[in-house]
Amino acid sequence: MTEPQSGKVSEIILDTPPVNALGAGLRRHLLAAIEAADADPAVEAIVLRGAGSVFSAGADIAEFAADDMGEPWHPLVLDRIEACSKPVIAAITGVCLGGGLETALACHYRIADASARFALPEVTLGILPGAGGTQRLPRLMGAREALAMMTGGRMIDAGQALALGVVDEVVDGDVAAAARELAASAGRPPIRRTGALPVPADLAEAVAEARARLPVAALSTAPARIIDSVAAITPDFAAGCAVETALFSELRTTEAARALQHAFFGERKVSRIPGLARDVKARPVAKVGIVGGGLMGTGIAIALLNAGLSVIVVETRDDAREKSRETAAKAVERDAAKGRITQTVAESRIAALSMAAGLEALGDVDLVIEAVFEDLAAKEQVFTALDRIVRPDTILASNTSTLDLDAIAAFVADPSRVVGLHFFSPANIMRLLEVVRGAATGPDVLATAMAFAKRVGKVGVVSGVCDGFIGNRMFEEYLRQAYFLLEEGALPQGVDRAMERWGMAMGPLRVLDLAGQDIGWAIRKRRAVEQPDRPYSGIPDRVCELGRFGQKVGRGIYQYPDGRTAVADPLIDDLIVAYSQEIGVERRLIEDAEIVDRCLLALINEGARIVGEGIAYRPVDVDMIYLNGYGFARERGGPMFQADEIGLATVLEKIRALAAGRNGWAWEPAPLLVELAAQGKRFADPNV
Ligand code: HSC
Repeated sequence: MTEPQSGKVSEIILDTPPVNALGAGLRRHLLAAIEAADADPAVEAIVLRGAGSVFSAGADIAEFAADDMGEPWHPLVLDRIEACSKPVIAAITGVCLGGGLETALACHYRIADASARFALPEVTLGILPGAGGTQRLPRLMGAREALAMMTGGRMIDAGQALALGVVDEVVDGDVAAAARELAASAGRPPIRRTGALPVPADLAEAVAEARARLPVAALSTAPARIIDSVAAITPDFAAGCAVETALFSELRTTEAARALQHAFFGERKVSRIPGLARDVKARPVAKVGIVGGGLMGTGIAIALLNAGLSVIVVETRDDAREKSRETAAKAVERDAAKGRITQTVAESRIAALSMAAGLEALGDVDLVIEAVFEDLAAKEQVFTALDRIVRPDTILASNTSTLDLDAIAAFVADPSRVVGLHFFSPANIMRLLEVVRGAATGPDVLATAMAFAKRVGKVGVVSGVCDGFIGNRMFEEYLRQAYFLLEEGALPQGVDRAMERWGMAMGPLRVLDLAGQDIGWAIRKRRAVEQPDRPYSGIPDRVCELGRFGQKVGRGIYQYPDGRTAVADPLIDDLIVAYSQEIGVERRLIEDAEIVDRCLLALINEGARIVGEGIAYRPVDVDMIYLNGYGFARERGGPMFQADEIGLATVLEKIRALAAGRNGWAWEPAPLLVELAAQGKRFADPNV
């Protein structure tokens, strides 16, 4: 990897595709290369760069899970670069992240091109920059800016990096050539060691400010430890680094770090479809039709416009069509007003949107997403019409969240072109996209749906067909327990607070109020007929009978005096207590731990059932659905990750104990859970 250049300049190239991650092998080569160049009397300066279009995405994250992270240590390699007796120039193109940026910081001079992007995103993985980043970056850009960058994992571009002193020069064109030229010239930069720069003047003040901004309760201690590490900066660089190393080791083994790294790899793993032949190609998607201009259809339109796609929204009602267009245009304009996009980009996005009153407008689209009312007859009308109108290669997707996708696919002559694209509301914000694979969905149609998910910035997760698909099917068991807890002694705010403290963005009862109690009511009525042996608590029905359909009407389980803030309602508390009496349950004090246990175990057990049935490909798919669509804290990793944390034998034991108690019928252990627990396995085992 070392290429001596014209006698005087040695070029060291980081070359471990796809992102030049600094695994042990690369670090070994880098150390050897820098030592060789330093020792070679013919070499006067060194250029360090990445092969391909990136500098480096940092440490190899997969190494963090190993007991032994491999030799040589990142800090040792970087200290050797900094100590080099010849100028080392980093030539930076593309991403320069984490340990990649720390490597550049250990060089004596940094040149970037306009494509360069810089961040120390370790905090998003539950760790801290452990190769001198907390010690070097503040010395270059000041403690305040460095702390903001590191605690937020914020990315900056080349212009910002120049303004903040992170890089010394930004060039147009070939940055490697510019670096080589500079290194070979008489005017080459002198050796300037970042670690030897003075302690940043704003250190004490910036540390105090950052500490004051820390949230009182946080699931990850990484932001706090980053501040501690920066606070350890003194003129003695090595002493500060020792503190950084100790804090890095402490963080590496935390639950939050393991969970966040599980999420990082999980979000990439879910895009792999088991059994899909290598030669299956996704179809190109540039123009998309959306049928239905309601809240969901409009949200989908915004998400697609933001991804640079051309969109036609079909809405038959004139007023709804106009409202949909206005809402979409306003969302784009808001992004321009906030400086997220330029005015020119905003104009091109708005121009890419057209509206139509009839399906005939969709004759030339690559993909249609149906987002009409959840009623099979309504879907039949749309799909049979589309079958006549669209091109033979157009993919037909339904956004259904409750209906049988295979029944919908049967409305068209070729069901292999039908797939489910279940967006979550608001569709332009929520990252999850459940991609529903029907019995007949073609492999290339599935591949196209997954590529489309990525294109529109979503985490696409494949689900087989079942009632509620993966996410809502699990949520139903979770809610069932939440309501049983109310019957037994808890009150709504107690249940929600326990779950929120534990790590759900919003407690289950508040979620129902937000989604609309009437939606759950309709599902429960259907379930009462379909599953008479799995009764639901009567509490939510009583709430609905009072017309309390949730936040949208100002009252549900909670009351909403200002239209948004959930406030406990004594009337509902009384209703719950009366209901317990009516069904003959003696109310008892229920601790937060029991609430969390029961709600979480319900998710785990149903998740295991779903994986066992092959509805989800892998346990990690279930986790990614919960992290990206259901407000499950990333620092908790997802229900199946949690099951592994608890230990499957313990999970099973707890479930069996619940099965012996009240409403024990709801706790039949999932076969997969029983099987894995018996084998001493985990959901994370690759062969699950
Ligand atoms: C770090 O650097 C810690 C340091 O402070 C050093 C600590 C030293 C400790 C010393 C002890 C005291 N590692 O995302 P994509 C894979 S922490 C391993 O699909 P894109 C990725 O899994 C690191 N693998 O592509 C995928 O593999 P697959 C800080 C990594 O173009 C493939 O590359 N850095 C990897 O959409 C393509 O990735 C970060 O947090 C890594 N670092 O995005 C950056 N990075 O094909 C994390 C990527 O098999 N990476 N892979 O699925 C990213 O943000 C994005 O991947 C990019 C590319 C923006 C780089």
